[in-house]
Amino acid sequence: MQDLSRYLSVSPEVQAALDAGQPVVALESTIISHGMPYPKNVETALHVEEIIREHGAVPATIAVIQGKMTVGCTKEQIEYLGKRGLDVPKASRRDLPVLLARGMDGATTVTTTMIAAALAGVRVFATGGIGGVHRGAETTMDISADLEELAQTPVLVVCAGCKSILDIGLTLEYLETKGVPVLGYKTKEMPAFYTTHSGFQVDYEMNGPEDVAETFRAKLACGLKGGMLLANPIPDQYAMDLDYINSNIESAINECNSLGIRGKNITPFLLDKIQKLTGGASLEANIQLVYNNVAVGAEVAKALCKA
Ligand code: PSU
Ligand code: MN
Repeated sequence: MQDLSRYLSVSPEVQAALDAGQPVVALESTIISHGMPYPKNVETALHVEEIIREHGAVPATIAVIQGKMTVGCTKEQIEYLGKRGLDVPKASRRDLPVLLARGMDGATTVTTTMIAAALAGVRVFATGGIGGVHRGAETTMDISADLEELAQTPVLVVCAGCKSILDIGLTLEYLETKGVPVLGYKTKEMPAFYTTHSGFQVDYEMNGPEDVAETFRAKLACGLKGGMLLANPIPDQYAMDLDYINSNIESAINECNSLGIRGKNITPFLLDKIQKLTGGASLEANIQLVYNNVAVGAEVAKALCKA
C-alpha cells in the first residue's frame, strides 16, 4: 500500500490530541462551502470550533486541500473554503480519487468527512443534517452516499435528524437494512432538523454521553462494521413551525424538479432555496442546531476517551 501521508494530512494539534488519547470532534466542510452563505458560513464554522474547545475537546474541521484530506483545517483554510463557496467541488466518495490525484480542493460531505476521520483515527463527528433517501427515490434512485458510509465506516455521527427534503421513513428503513443504529439523544422521536417532531421513532433513546459512548464501544469491540447515527433534536426555542417549514420545503422541491436540477446539486439547491424562502429564518435555526450538536459531540468524544 502507498504511503497515506501523500493523501492525508493531520494537523499537529489534532495528532497530538489523538496520540494523548484526548477527545477530538470531526467537522465537515460541505456545510461551509455549499450549506450556508458567506460570511455566515465562516463565522459559524469558527464558532463551532470554539464551542468544542469550551467543552474540552479538540475540533478537526475536514476538507480536501490541494489533493490532501486535511484533518484539522486552519482558520485561513476555513475562510478560504467559505469564501470560495460553490467553486469548491462537493466531494463525495466517488469524487475523492480524482481530487486527490489532481491536487484539487474539495468540500467534504458527511461521507468523505467520515472517511478522512476514520483514516486519522477520529471517532466522533458532529454536523447539522445528513443526506438520506430523497422523496421520490422510488423512481429517481436518489439515495445519499452518506447512508452507505454509515454502513461501513466506524464513526459516530451526531446530527439533528433529517430534513423533510428527504423521505424520513425510507431513510430509517434504509439504515435499518444496513444495520446502522439510529439513536435519539434524550428523545424517542426522530427529529426532523428544523423541528423536534417527525412522527417517526428512533431505535433507542440515549440518556447521556456515557450511554452513547458505551454503545459505540460495544459496536467497535465486536467488530460490527459501520458507524452509528445520534439524532439530537434542535433546542425548543429555535425550532420552527412544522407547517411553515414544510410548505417552504414543498415549494423548494417543486422548483428543483421543474428546473431539472440533478445529482449532487439537488441538496445544495434545496438548502439555498429554503433559506431564501424563509428570509433567513431557516439559516438561523440551522446554525443553532449545529451549535447544539457539536456540544453533544464533544461530550460524547470525552466519554469515549474514558477507559
Ligand atoms: N443536509 C444539511 N446540510 C448540509 C448537507 C445535508 O442540512 O450541508 C450536506 C452534507 O454535507 C451531506 C450532503 O453529507 O449535503 C449530502 O448531499 P447528497 O444529498 O448529495 O448526498
Ligand atoms: Mn443524491
